[in-house]
Amino acid sequence: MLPLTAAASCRPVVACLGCGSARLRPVLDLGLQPLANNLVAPTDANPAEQVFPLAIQLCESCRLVQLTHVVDPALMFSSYLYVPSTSTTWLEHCEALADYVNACGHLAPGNLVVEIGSNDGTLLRAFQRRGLRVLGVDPAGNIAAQANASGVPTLNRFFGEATAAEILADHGPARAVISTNVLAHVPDPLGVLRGVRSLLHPDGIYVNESPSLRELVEHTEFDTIYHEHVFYFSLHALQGLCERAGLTVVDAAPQPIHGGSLRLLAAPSVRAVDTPPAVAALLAAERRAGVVDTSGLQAFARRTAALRRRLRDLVSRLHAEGLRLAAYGATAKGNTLLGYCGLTAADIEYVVDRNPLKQGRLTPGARMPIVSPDHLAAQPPDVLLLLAWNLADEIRQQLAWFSRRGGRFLIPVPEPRVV
Ligand code: JHZ
Repeated sequence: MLPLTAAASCRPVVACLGCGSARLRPVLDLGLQPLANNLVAPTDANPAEQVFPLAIQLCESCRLVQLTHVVDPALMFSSYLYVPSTSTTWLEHCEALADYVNACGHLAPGNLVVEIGSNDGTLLRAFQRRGLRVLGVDPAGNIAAQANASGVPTLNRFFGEATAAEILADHGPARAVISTNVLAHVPDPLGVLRGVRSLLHPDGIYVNESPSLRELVEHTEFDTIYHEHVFYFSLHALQGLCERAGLTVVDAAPQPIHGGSLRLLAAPSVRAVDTPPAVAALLAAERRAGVVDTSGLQAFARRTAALRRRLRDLVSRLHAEGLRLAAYGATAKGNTLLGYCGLTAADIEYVVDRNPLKQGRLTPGARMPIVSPDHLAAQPPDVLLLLAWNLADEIRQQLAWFSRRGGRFLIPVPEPRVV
């Protein structure tokens, strides 16, 4: 592995980023890691790369789980290589989400739908097809340009109260504001939610989807922890944040996407409402799973350390049998997994990914070459470590040829196993 340097551009979190409390309790430390989506160009002459502390802590006041150190968002999001549209699972999820929002009864044709962190415009296109007016907001210049070129109007900005005021002045209030896989990325979630509140029409709705802390803990998905994700939301914590921003959670439902996500629907708080049954049931499930108390999270930390040992042992055994290993999916979570488990380019020959923006680069830290699926077909290994385990069904269907010729998959979570 090439030498790494310690880094600046990062600040310790000494007061909760949700409520300001100093009652922060460290629960899991994954060591010093590079930025998970900072895929290295082979032409990059500088062999060193920045690493930052990667650890999480629980706020014992508002139950918000958050990183112990926050990296400057401009370093991670001004240019971006991840586009969700490479996955059919995601495309189908977008259609279902657009149907769900449409069926909530708050939208009429021509109404404005705003998406925060709209990436390449995949979700907003689903709303355009349903006759809605759309506006995306995304900080990545390269991706916002791609969305605009494809007909999805997109502002190249970070979203917060100032951007909300700008949209309000130029386009009027939104009937729906949507954020998927973005609220956890912003160190000031209250600022985002206050922006949402001010942008919403009084009859409008806010829909948020974020990876769920309960599934993360229950399935030992420690690899979904990386610097882009400042927060690991429980409904307990999210509900408190919404309330402080003047939004009331009116519905919540688990979603199978990204290893288990939480969808919540919130409306501007105009009057007190009883806790809806679906919300009460999910809050109870979180308490049972131990994700809002320190001891439950410490047990998760012990399972994570055990998983690391078992994965390393399994990889050593496969090598001892003379088998060749490669990986599938140059995912952000994959880089946490490789870095924390100490797997190197000597263990894994290459990583396959069908996103052309990632191909030809190297994974951060371990510096494994990222190649196209053609390379996999030309030089198939014996075992493929599935770093995109959340898309296992879709990927295994595509790679039926690999299984037919005797290739096997190593699925790392919740328990490393070869199938
Ligand atoms: P995927 C991203 O994490 C980053 P990642 C981000 N920060 C976030 O919050 C989470 O999503 C939710 C490839 N692929 O979705 C495409 C194939 O090669 O698990 C992607 O590079 N062939 C926004 O990076 C990767 O796998 C295929 O057939 O952990 C999947 O990345 C398919 C289906 C995917 O997210």
